[in-house]
Amino acid sequence: MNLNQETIQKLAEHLENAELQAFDVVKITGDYPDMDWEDAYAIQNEILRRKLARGSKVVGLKAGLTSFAKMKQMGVTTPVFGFLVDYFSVPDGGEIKHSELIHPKVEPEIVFVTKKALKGPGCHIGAVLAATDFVMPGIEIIDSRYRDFKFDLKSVIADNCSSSRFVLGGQMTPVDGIDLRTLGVVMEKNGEPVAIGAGAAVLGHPATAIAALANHLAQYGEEIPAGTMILSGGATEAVSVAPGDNVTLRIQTLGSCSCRFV
Ligand code: OOG
Ligand code: MG
Repeated sequence: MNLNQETIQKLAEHLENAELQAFDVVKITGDYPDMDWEDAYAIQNEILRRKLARGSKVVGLKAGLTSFAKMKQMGVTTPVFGFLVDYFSVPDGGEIKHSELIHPKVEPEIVFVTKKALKGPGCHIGAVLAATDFVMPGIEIIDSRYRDFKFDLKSVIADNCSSSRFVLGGQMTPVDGIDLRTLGVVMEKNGEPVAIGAGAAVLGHPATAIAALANHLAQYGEEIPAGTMILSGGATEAVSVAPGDNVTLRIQTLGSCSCRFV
């Protein structure tokens, strides 16, 4: 760690205020070039601590930048991990107030729900599939607090990986007998397909993203508890949305979910 506790608290407050009041900021590594990975996750954890102190509850976890399309779009090469709290959750078919966000984008995700704990190091897709209760489609609404979505990995980790809202829907589908790599993914905006992919776009197999999360948490002596909902990462590039847009995600076999920006 290169930042002291006071700086970590100050940066967490800065980024969380940007989220809560919907204004953008410049990436924090500009002023703190010595910030390391531990500092970045410490800032994210401090944002979580602030939310929990205000009564928010953790309702899931996420992996991000897990597909080549996303890595290329954002100019980075490593997955990142974040948390999801209660007020991020939007019901299937629900409305999202665009004015509460800065410059939201949507991305199509395969969502896992676990029935057994997953503990790294050495967690692999076999363990993930054995511990998966079911998978379902999810639209993640990301909203980087950084101006024009311009960031580096440390800045985006500190900003809880651009997390802002998510929508789950479709069918709870057990993974037995389905190949998550070949599931077709189609995201539509106002009825037009705007992003098309397949499960394998996410690290070759979306369960790899969940294994990577378990292995990441192992560094802190933590695990993914049974019953955790996890977004495995956008399978395609993220797509910008404006007020009035309707977004539907259809994933082969898993069904569909949708949301509307107002
Ligand atoms: C970072 C968040 C990435 C994903 O699924 O790749 C993410 C960003 O692109 O702003 O959630
Ligand atoms: Mg995502």
